[in-house]
Amino acid sequence: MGEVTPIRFSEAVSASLEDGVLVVTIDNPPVNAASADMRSGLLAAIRHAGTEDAISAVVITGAGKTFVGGADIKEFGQPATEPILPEVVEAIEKSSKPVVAAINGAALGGGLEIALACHHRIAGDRAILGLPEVKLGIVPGAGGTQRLPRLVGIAKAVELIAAGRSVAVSEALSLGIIDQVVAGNPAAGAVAAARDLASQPLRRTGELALPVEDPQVIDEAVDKALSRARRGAAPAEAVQLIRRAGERSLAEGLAEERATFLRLRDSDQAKALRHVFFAERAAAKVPGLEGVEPRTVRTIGVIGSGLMGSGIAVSALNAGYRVIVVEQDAEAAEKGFDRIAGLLDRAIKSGRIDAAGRAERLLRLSIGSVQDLSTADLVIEAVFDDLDVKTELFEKLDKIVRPDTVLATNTSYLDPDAIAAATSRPERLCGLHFFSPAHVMRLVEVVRCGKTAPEVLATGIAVARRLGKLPVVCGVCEGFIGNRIFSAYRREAEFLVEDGAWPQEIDAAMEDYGFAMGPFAVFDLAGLEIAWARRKRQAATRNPSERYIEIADRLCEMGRFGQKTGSGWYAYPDGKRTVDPEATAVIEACRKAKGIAPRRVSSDEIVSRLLAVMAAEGDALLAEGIAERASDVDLVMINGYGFPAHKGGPMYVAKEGLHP
Ligand code: T1G
Repeated sequence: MGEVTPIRFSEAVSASLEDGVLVVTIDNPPVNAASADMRSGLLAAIRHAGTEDAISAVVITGAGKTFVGGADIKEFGQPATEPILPEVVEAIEKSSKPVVAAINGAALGGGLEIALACHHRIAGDRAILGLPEVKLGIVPGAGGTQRLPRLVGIAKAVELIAAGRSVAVSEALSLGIIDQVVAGNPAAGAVAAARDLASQPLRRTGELALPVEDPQVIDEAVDKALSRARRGAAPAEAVQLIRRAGERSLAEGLAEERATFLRLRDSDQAKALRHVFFAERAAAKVPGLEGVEPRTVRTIGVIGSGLMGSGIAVSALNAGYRVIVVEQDAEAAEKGFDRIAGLLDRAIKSGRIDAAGRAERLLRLSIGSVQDLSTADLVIEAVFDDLDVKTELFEKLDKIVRPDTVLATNTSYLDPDAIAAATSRPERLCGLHFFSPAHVMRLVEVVRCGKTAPEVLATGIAVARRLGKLPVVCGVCEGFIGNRIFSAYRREAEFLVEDGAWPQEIDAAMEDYGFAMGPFAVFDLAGLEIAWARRKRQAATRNPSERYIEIADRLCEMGRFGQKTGSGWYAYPDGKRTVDPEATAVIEACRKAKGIAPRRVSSDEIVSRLLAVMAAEGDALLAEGIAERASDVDLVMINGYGFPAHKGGPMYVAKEGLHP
C-alpha cells in the first residue's frame, strides 16, 4: 500500500492518494445522497485530479453500504444550488484522466448517473443499480436517459427506466452496465483498474454509439412500458427521451432531459410521490418499539395453504425461510403443495427465478402436521375466517409451539383479541394481514392487539420487511385500516347508484382518476357474498335510521356473486365485463321501491364523494388510535386497494385540497 495523503474537498467528500490514484470517498450518511455539499466536493476532487501531475487516475466510491443513493430528495422543491449534478457528471466524463466507479452498494438515480459517466465500473457483489426516478414522478436528470441506452440499448433502457426497476450486479454485468463484479469491497480492484487505464484511451459512455436494435423490439418495449404507466406522466416522458437518444447529439439529449426533469420535479404527481416515499420511511417508525429487538425467525409455520396460505408460504420461501405448511388432511396438504409448486413454476416462467431456485426453495419446504410446528419460530395462521375455527386452532397451537414462538393470525375481519384470548400467552400474538395475492402484494397490516408484546410486534414487522413487504402497524377494529375504509368506499358507491349513477359510470370515473379498477369491478372480482354474509350478521343490530342499500342483497339473493358466478353488478359472458340489463333492472326496481327519482351524477361528484368518505374514515381511524398517522392510511390505500400512488393517497389529497 503506497503513501496515503488525506485531502478533504467538502464535508461529505474526502480523498486519499494511493500510488498516484486519487481515491475519492463520498461519506454523506445515511445514503450518500448527492447533496449540494457532496456535489461541490466531488466536482472539486475531479478538478483537483485534472491539475495534479502526481495523479494518474481517480476512483470514486462510497462510505458505508451505499455508493450514492441518488439526488438529495430533501432538496427537491427548493431552488437548485450550484453545482447541479449534470455539471459534476460532465466533469467526470470529460476528465482527461481515467475515473473508475467502485460501486460498493446501492447506486440509484444520480448515483448510477455518476457511475455511468465514469470510464470503468466495478461493483461489489451486493450492489444494486437503477434509475428509479419515475417512482418519484420525475425522469433521470443527470444523463441517465442518454447514457444508459448507449450501454444497454434503447429497448432495455426503456424497460428499466420506465419501471424504475433496479438490477443486481449479475444482471448489470450481463447488460454491460458494469464491467466487473468483485466479492466484497470493489475499491482495491478499482485502484488497480484505474492504474491500468491510465495508459489507455478512455471509453466515454456519452460518446458511444447506440447499439443497433430491431425496431420491433424497441416498439414492443415501449408499448409494454406505456401500458404499465397508466396515468403516471413520468414513464411516458422518460420513454420519449430514451427513444430520441439516438437521433441527436448527446448535448441536445441532455438539454431536453434536464428541461423535462425540472418541469416534472415541480408537478403535483412528483410532490405526491415524494410524500409517498417519505411516508414509507415514516411507517417504519413505530412508537414504543424504539430499541426493541425482534426475535430471531428462521422457520415459519403456515397453517392453511389455500389462496392466502400458499402465497404467504411462497413469500417466506422467496425470503429464505424454512417453511412448514400445515393442512387439515392429506388431500388438502397435497393440493396446497401443488398450489405452492404452481406459483414457483409461474415465477420461473416470468424469469424471476430459475429451476435451481425452485428446487432450492422446495428443499426448504415441508408439509407437516400441527405437531411439527414445535420447531417453528413464527406461525402464521391463514385458515377459513371463522372465529370458532381459529380459536380452536390457537388453543391447540398454544400447547405445541415453544413459549417464545410468535403466533400471527391473517384474519381480515375477526377480532384478533378474541383469538389471542384463546391462548395462555396472548402477548405473543399479533395480526399479519396479508393482501391477496400474498406473494405479490406489498402491503401487510401488522396488527397490534390489546396484549401484543413490543418484541412480538417488532418481530412481525421485521419478518414482513424481510418478506419484501411494506408493514403498516394498526390497532384492532373491524377491518383494521384498509377494509374499514373499503367498506365506507363501497357504501358510498352504492349510495351513488341509488341516487342515479350507474356502476359503469362510477367505475369509469374512478379509473379515469387513476384506479386500476373501479369499485364495482373490484366487488365482482372479490365476490359479493363476503360482504353480504357480514351484512346479514349485522342485520339485527343495524341502526334502522341509517341509510341502507338493498341492491347488493337483491343481486346476491339471485346468486349473482360476481365474476365467480358469471354475474354480479356486471355480467361476464366469456369472462368479459359487460353491463347487464338484469342488474340494471334490479337497480331501477330498488330505486323505485324507495321512491327515489334517479338524477344525473357527474364524474366530479362521484370522485369527490368517494375520496371524501375515504378521508373521513381515515380521520376516524386516526381519532380512534387505530392508525398512527395519516400517511400510514395513504400507504394502505395505495398498496392494498389500488389508490393511484401519483395522487398521494386519500389523506394527502384531502390535506392538499387536490380534489373539489
Ligand atoms: N435523498 C434524501 N434522503 C434519502 C434518500 C435520498 N435520495 N434516500 C433515502 N433517504 C433517507 C430516507 O428518507 C431515510 O431517512 C434514510 O435515508 C434511510 O432510507 C438526478 C433526480 C438508498 C436503497 O429514489 O431507495 O437521483 O427516515 O430507510 O432501507 O436523476 O433509501 O432515516 O430520516 O430507505 O437502507 C433517486 C431512494 C433520487 C433512491 C437505502 N434515488 N432511496 O435503503 O434506507 S432522484 C432514489 C432508496 C435522482 C437524478 C434524480 C433507499 C436506499 P430517515 P431507507 P435503506
